[in-house]
Amino acid sequence: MTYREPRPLPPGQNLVERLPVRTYGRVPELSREQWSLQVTGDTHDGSSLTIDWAMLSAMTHVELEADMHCVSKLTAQDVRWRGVPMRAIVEMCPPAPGIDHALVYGQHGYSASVTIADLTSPRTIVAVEMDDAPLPAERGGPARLVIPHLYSYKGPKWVREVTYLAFAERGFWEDRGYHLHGDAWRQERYSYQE
Ligand SMILES: Nc1nc2c(c(=O)[nH]1)N[C@H]1C(S)=C(S)[C@@H](COP(=O)(O)O)O[C@H]1N2
Ligand SMILES: [Mo]
Repeated sequence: MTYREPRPLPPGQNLVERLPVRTYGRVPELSREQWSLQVTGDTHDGSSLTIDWAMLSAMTHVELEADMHCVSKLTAQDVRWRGVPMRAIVEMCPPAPGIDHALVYGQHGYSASVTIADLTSPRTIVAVEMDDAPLPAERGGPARLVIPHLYSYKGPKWVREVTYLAFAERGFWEDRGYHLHGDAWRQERYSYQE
């Protein structure tokens, strides 16, 4: 057992050991064989890219220790993730020049609005493991997006598609009163703050 000095939480957040599972709607049954991630929209040459499980598994994986901040004010610290940096996927199929936004979709229509800058931040990963175990279905397995500095609604579970866009388009929670950017450290919680 290692005891650590408490570290600060983003403003307004309360510490919990692990976040309760938060899913709007039902948990999809999605095998690794059925899973793929598509990169579409305003890509550099108009083509799209499909990454299947075998391709993802062949990419370089990284370990990430990161906190998880739910916009409903719970934070879990030091979640151990393993996965593929989103930056490496974006480099395989980059956006066209001047394209700064994306919508990231999960299975069954969930989506989150993110900037290309946040998508390609060094700590943004497509996670396939959580706390040293394959990502359980209810946590987004086979794969989910993790962007540690943003509230966790920016990380679709069962991530399936990244669509590049010229303008910010609101996703699932941004459309229901939550912030378009969602930086937890700046407490960008609600759309009226934009
Ligand atoms: N597909 C999908 N992804 C999602 C959600 C969801 O409802 N559907 N909820 C988001 C929210 S609001 C949070 S806080 C985290 C919760 O992750 P957890 O269920 O692993 O705690 O997932 C995010 N990703
Ligand atoms: Mo959340």
